[in-house]
Amino acid sequence: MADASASSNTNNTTKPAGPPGAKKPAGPPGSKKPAGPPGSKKPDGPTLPPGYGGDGGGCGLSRKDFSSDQDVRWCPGCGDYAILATVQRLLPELDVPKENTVFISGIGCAGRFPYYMDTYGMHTIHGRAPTFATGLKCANPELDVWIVTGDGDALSIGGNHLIHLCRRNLDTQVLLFNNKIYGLTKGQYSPTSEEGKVTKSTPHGSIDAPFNPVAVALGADASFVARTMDRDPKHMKAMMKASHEHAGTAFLEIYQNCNIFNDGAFFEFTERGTKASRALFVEDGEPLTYANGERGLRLDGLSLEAIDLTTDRWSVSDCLVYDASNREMAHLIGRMFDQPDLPRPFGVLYQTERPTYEQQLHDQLDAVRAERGDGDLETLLHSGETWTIDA
Ligand SMILES: Cc1ncc(C[n+]2csc(CCOP(=O)(O)OP(=O)(O)O)c2C)c(N)n1
Ligand code: SF4
Ligand SMILES: [Mg+2]
Repeated sequence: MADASASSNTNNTTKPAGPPGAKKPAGPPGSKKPAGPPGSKKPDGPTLPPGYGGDGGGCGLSRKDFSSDQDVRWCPGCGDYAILATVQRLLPELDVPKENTVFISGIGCAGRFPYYMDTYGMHTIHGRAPTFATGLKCANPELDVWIVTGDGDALSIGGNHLIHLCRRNLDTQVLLFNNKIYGLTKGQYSPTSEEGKVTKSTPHGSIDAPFNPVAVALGADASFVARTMDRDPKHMKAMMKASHEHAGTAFLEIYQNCNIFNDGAFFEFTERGTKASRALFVEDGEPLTYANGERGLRLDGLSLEAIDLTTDRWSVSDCLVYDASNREMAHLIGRMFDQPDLPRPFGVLYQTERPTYEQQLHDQLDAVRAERGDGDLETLLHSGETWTIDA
């Protein structure tokens, strides 16, 4: 395990390649400069709205204590900045010793995350963050292990590793930065890119049906599944906190704007003009309403129907009351993905308690040890049938 300062030494001697846009932004046709989100200036570090979040908490540390000395090399205006800032503001509020905190990433722009955290961390190999996290958490269950991954990293090359992490229920937080594109490699389509998406690797439009990451996690039996967005730091922080409080694999999809290669991919859900009518924020125990309370969702048989609450026909009492512990409801809501008449759900979509992988592993080891005593590797290797191979 390398710590962040060790990575920084490496970084200082051999300059990291950095995200593509940092060197030579190859933006959408006609654009010369990276087009940041409306009103954004070139950030020289993580930015969040003033007055938001907790700088400092119970452990006496502040956001600065979790920021490494590395220059952040994401493109100006990238949604990754807001995610980084939110994590750095949350950690001082958690009751976790800094030396027990670890960030493990795969490859991609998202994969650069551990460099910027002044915690332990590993920038590992493509799609394998869950694998490294599993080994680390099993060997040292006291560590607080966060996984940072992208849509390509988690769902293409790492798809297999992600689903097994979920079903095993290792106690870790998975932050999936979904920008519906391969950012680092300059804009190829990813498993979350929509059908028809024209990219450098799909010049005539993607013919793939995209993954809905929360449905993948639910299908893989993750015990906690949530969705948030980079443009709503308050909600993002609440979701990260809830993920952290959960004992087991907490899967958090974060809609993240890649303003260089897929600008505005989620603006329908994140921007002021359309957010209210297109995003539904679920709350456990609350009726499903959106559009400032003017619309709601009701069950019509086994299907969801969007209803207009401004007429006499329907009222809030007709709306489905959300129960985040109900797996069937989570599947129904989590599947709201490609129906244009239904909003996109955000919030904790599902949460259940079940034993963690590392707890079961250590319980099993203790039980076997109690029965048979400590094992001996040498004895094991020479036990049973052995052969001598004549040269
Ligand atoms: C084994 C291997 N295959 C392919 C690559 C090339 N590669 C680097 S990053 C990447 C995709 C990253 O996409 P995503 O996970 O969405 O991250 P983003 O850059 O968008 O944050 C690919 C294919 C690699 N580094 N290693
Ligand atoms: S995700 Fe996009 S905007 Fe962000 S650093 Fe990568 S290429 Fe740049
Ligand atoms: Mg991506």
